[in-house]
Amino acid sequence: MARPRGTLIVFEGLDRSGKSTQCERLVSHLRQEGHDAQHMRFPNRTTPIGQMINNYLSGLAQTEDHVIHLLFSANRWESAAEIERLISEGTTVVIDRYYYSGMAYTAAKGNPDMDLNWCRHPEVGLPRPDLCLFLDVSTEVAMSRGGYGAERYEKREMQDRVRELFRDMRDHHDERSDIVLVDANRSIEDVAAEINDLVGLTMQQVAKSGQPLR
Ligand code: ADP
Ligand code: DGP
Ligand code: NA
Ligand code: NA
Repeated sequence: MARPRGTLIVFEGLDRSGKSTQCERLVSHLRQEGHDAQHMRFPNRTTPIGQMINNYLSGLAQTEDHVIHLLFSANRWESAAEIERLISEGTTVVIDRYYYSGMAYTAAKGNPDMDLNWCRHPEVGLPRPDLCLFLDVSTEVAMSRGGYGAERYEKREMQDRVRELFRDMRDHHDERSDIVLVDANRSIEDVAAEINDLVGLTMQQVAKSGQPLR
């Protein structure tokens, strides 16, 4: 029998919800179980477009709102073929932030031209995750994990608006069927245990159904 394709898993959530911690743990867990797994993150700051994004986030560059939105999206498109290749070779790809962040962070700026629907357009056609794990953490718990840093967006009002938009996306948008909410206010181990179960189920479904990446 041919080797089943890999599974595409995405982590989303506010800053300090534990995405990077859980991505790393999931990749090690999958490798221990004998799967091929690869960790990716967006924005990928290593490419020329990623460097423009880094300059914007650090405050070195001022970039017009539509332009930076399209650069974040282009930064995902730069990796789309690699994601598809890895998945087709049987590698499970675990991504730290994806187009759900792309939509929520731009829409949170409050520009009436740029609602969630507008923000989705440049993302249409990117490999669609088999599962988007949304790490949900209260503002109080996130704050207790360290103060906001110096990067653009790391401010209370912005984070509150992003939280609101993630909630809209979970409840009303096309994206909602991909999203599973995980209570990330718990210990690292408890969160990881639930994630391992959810990912295991998704991988079984993918292997059994033979459905292609959407
Ligand atoms: P994100 O990638 O979502 O910004 P990180 O994984 O970098 O979040 O975690 C932010 C900080 O909180 C780190 O110092 C990390 O060690 C800590 N942390 C992550 N998950 C938990 C948890 N469940 N409980 C307590 N601290 C956590
Ligand atoms: P991180 O490296 O995960 O800390 O993300 C950097 C910041 O950029 C974080 O505040 C979230 C934000 N971000 C991530 N992806 C996008 C995107 O596609 N568009 C916008 N506007 N912001 C994004
Ligand atoms: Na950040
Ligand atoms: Na992170």
